[in-house]
Amino acid sequence: MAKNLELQAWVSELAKFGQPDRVVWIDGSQEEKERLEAEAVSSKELTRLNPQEHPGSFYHRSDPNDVARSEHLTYICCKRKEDAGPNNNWMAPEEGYRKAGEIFSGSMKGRAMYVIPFSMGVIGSPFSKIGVQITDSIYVALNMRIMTRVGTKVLEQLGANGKFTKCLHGKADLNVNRRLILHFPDDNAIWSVGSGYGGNALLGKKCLSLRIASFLARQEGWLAEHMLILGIEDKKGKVEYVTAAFPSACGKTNLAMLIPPEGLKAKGYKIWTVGDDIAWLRIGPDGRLWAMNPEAGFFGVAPGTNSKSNPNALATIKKNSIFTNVVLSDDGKVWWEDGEGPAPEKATDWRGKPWKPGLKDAQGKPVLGAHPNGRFTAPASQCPSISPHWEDPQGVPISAIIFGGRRERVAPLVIESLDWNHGVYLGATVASERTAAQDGKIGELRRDPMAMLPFCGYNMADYFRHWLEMGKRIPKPPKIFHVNWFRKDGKGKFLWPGFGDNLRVLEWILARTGGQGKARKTPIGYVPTADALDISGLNMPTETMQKLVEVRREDWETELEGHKTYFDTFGQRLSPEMWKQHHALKDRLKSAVAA
Ligand code: GTP
Ligand code: SPV
Ligand code: MN
Repeated sequence: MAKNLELQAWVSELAKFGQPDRVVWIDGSQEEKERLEAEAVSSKELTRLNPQEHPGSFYHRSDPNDVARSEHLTYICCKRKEDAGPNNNWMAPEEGYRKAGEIFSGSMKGRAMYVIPFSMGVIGSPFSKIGVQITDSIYVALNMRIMTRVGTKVLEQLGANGKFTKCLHGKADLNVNRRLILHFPDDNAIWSVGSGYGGNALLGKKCLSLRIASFLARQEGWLAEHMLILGIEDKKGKVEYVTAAFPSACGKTNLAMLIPPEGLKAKGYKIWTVGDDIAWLRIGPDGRLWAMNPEAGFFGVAPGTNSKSNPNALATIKKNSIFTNVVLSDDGKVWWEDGEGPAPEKATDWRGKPWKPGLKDAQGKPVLGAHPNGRFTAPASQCPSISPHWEDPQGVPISAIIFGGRRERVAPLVIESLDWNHGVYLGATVASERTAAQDGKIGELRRDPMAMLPFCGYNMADYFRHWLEMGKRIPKPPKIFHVNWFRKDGKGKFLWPGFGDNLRVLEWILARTGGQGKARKTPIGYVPTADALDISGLNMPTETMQKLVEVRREDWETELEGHKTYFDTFGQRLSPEMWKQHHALKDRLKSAVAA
């Protein structure tokens, strides 16, 4: 039990409200883990996997209508609609509490209510934030134990008077028409009802560490970002760190764990993973920007993960992991498309239906065994490339910030910004094709500034302003870049091999931050010359490289119109500096024509 009176009062109030059979305080112990696992197995919420193949690991299927974040049901409930901005759905706080309250009320009958004290960031770091999640999902409780630091130690840190984010989660009846993911930034509170999946339900992740944290970060003068953090160690043992923001399912986990490609092996690089999804960035006493990973685990996309694309991820999920919405074989193993080894002959798919390789639907289309957004949850400490500094309370110093999106066309492999403000513009105008990580139409191009469109807890125009302000305050700012691993040729094939070979681009980026690396100045920023990247061992035709770094004026003129249309949605609220950047780009494109 907590000695924090506010916490005690809140928990008893919610217990009256949700009417669970019992209240269970999560202490974080090993004994508790085993007890919860056994309970989840007997209630069929988890299936224990084959202990030889997957020691300590479990399988879970979420409701088929509940397999990705529900952005259309996610709201910011601040007092004034304009403070939520055009980037967010908005609901008045009273309405939010009332609507979600009606669904939540009495919905925990017959269930246990778990109280999970958790810390985002190492316990006791001055940069960490404490939350307490209440949930009636044992799956959520077990995931939170992997993804965050939980239990008695957190309560001790919280003490009698400490402040915490109040995170209420209830599955209710998992009905999409009775699902709401609500954020109350003024109350430091989150209410999520009607979903048991990922970012909708593990409230420490997107809800606290991005939506609420971005709101706090603006007030407190730091940045909460949808970014991976990785270290690149060179032959001499010097390690430099970069952060990268890509939209959901666009390659953060993969980049964070990359293995140097054969062709670069001789250079002796080592990659160190610090985080794969979220970074909290602050200005350090040395005037540099420092980044820390508030999470303790990885909640990664399973399909596509194999020993060629991401061997570190494969090693990480060898044990003590939870697999969600993938294929379960009759002998207790998991499998997914583009995974490891052949598909099992006798299995059930993510929907729980019998499945075998080559299965076709009534229209003759192949039936996927795993949902494209099927996920694994695994402790970060199990990652072979985990950085020895990943739990440093102050984080690691950053040399470059990288933005990126998934674009078949237009965006070259890499762009270096002209300066901080231009870098903010590059981030603010990121566009990306929609993936399976959120409900909606896959492939549709949408603006996803800094990969934060679904995660910024306030008006994005103010968020851009905050980025511009931060630039003024960082004495030694990192350089800002934009990358695109996803450019395609006329036949729909990726031009760039991606994955481990992305190190070739990181190498150029670090060269540029050190005042080296070959580049040409284009209207959109510095772009590598066709011979600038080390592509040894790739056998890449010169034309392909030229295509990858090509900047087509016609494309960028159309793109510029897209920027304007997007910026117009913010009206007067958008900083004049963003328009200044826009017009400067326009002018540079014009003079490029004249030249
Ligand atoms: P979230 O967890 O949703 O935030 O996703 P993420 O950004 O961590 O994406 P992740 O690394 O899981 O990659 C998602 C998918 O993108 C994978 O299944 C890969 O198929 C694909 N992918 C990742 N990196 C590359 C790359 O360099 N090139 C190509 N072509 N595809 C990539
Ligand atoms: C994302 O969608 O960006 C994720 C998965 O990292 S979730 O936890 O569902 O947000
Ligand atoms: Mn993510």
